[in-house]
Amino acid sequence: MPRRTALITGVTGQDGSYLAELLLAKDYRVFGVVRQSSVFNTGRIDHLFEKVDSSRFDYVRGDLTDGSSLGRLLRLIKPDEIYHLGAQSHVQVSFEIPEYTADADGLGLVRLLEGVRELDLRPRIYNACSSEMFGSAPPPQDETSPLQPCSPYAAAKVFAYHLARVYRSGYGTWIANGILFNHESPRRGERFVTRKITRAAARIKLGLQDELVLGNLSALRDWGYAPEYVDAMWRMLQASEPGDFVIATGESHSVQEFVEATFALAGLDWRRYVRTDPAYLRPVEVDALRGDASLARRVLGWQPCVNFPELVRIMWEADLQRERILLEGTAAHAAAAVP
Ligand code: NAP
Ligand code: F7E
Repeated sequence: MPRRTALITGVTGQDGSYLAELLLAKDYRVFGVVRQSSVFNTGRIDHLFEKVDSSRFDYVRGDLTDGSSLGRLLRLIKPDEIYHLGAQSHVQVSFEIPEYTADADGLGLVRLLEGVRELDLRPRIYNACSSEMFGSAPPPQDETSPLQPCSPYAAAKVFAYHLARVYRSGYGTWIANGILFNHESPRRGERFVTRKITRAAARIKLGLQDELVLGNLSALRDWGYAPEYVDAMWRMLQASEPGDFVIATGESHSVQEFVEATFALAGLDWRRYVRTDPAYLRPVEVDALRGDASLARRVLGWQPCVNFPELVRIMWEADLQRERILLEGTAAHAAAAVP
């Protein structure tokens, strides 16, 4: 079989970086869309540029808010599979920049799908939806649960979810909606609550930070391990028909439980270091998410292996090691600077 070509929007993000690794291991040719930034924004994929030949892995410049760039790179790359992961993905930030969030997360998919309609090829497309779309709908949530979004981010994702279904039925576009619940890893952005907690605990342990300031500790989330979730994305595009799939562990835990588990690993009493501040509360909160991924298990043969305590341990150990290296690097640098 000839080598397949995949295009990933959001390749510089948590999921994009793991997915690129997975597809390269499956012998794909992978192109990632990288947007312009005034600072380097390829930290999560730099190791791939070093290890993999540019004929197998390369980036193309583009932006979800710029339809002409998307059309150009689609014509250039002619992908067999498109993984559309690019988004302004922070829920709280979406209240501060709702118009941009709607543009990138909602209209970004319109631009991509219109670009695809002009191609001769008919690529299979993965659309990154979110459990946030369920919003205030009670758990457990599955593919039949009502969509009751509680943020501009979630509303934009609901728009994209419906748009994908319209193109699927109206134009025969091969597009799958992945409704993924929260998934985390050592590559998670530092402003999402899990990374904020594991990084802060590591820094407190090493004497680099005094406290951790959080918002709502009682929110319940269904947290899985990101490398396992990108495997589900790939499986969705190998299915005989495009569909909509919930991907989740089926277990939920509170933010406070995540704090307790992390600080226990650090050997610290969390109550001494954690305080709450209303600045981190959202105008509307999603109280409880817990997914039912039975359909994905049945149709895609997908199921998660990493459980909650393992996830916390993986993230805590990675942050402790990272902070230690930074600290030792800084100490060495300071020592070298002494005349
Ligand atoms: P992430 O780490 O925030 O990565 C988002 C990616 O999108 C980054 O590569 C970012 O580029 C890129 N991006 C943002 N705005 C863009 C624009 N205007 N044009 C082009 N690229 C743009 O997100 P993630 O956790 O990997 O999530 C991947 C996707 O799954 C997102 O669509 C997210 O909404 C969705 N999702 C995530 C979760 C989760 O728990 N992680 C759950 C459900 C759904 P920069 O690196 O330059 O910022
Ligand atoms: O918040 C609470 C916060 O920002 C989780 C994105 O990947 O998953 C993610 O969205 C919970 C919320 O993730 C802080 O109020 C308390 O209840 O880590 P988060 P999220 O909002 O669930 C979904 C599925 C996505 O699709 C999104 O793209 O934690 N919380 N204190 C806090 N959250 C943050 N960020 N910071 C705090 O200090």
